[in-house]
Amino acid sequence: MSALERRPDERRAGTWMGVLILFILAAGFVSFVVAARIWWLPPLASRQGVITDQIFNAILIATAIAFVAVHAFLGIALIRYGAHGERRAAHWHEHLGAELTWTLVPAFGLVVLAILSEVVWAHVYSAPPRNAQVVEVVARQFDWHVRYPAPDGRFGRTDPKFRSTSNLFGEDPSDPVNKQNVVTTNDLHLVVNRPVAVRITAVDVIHSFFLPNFRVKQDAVPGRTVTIWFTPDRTGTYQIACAQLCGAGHYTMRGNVTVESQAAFDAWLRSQQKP
Ligand SMILES: [Cu+2]
Repeated sequence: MSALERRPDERRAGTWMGVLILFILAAGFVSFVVAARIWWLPPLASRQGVITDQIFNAILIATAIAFVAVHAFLGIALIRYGAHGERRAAHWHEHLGAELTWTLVPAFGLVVLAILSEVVWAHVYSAPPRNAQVVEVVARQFDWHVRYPAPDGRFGRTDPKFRSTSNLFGEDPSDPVNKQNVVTTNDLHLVVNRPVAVRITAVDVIHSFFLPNFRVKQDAVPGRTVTIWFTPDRTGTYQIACAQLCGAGHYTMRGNVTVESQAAFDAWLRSQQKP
């Protein structure tokens, strides 16, 4: 038996490895399809979410094709050459055509996905429309605090020196506009089909403002205010979650989002006015 020939036990091991890889691949695929019917993305309730879902699906399909193709090739090669191959695999270096193919084809796919992702990113972080409803959000272990402007759209002056546990936004008590601003806890109300710009910050540690139904997720960072905007397009009650492990009570850090008509929103806001 020469060095290039393979022993029968070596061949059998290769075959079984190939069968195992194909079995895991098929089982993984079936589990994914079954699980995705139960635990897929929550119902979409914003306009921007459409393009987010599209790029998500494009990346998922591209990576799934690469994953399945590579593992199927590996499994089939092991079965075919593991069982019947009489010789060890040949090796060579510097096959320019093969190296160019497996470098350029994935690189091209990555560039296309990166460009598409940038388009989505640029849209998500573009300036909010001028008619957008504006709300401020402050994250603090383990609640979401929301501040709404006065009926004329103005926010009262704030200063960090006024900040306390009962005044998380640091509202200046000498500014009368602050009397008309409404502050709620874990209760975000939005108007259906009207863009909303949310100014997000935190006062203790990093949190992440997560609205799964709207495909919105933005870190809330102490000392920084980030604005993110979207357009809710379906009425209903949804969830705010914290998507950043922020302490022992992280799992309790959630609130409700209510999307309603302008009239219902106005009535609710009036009911929340400070006496
Ligand atoms: Cu948190």
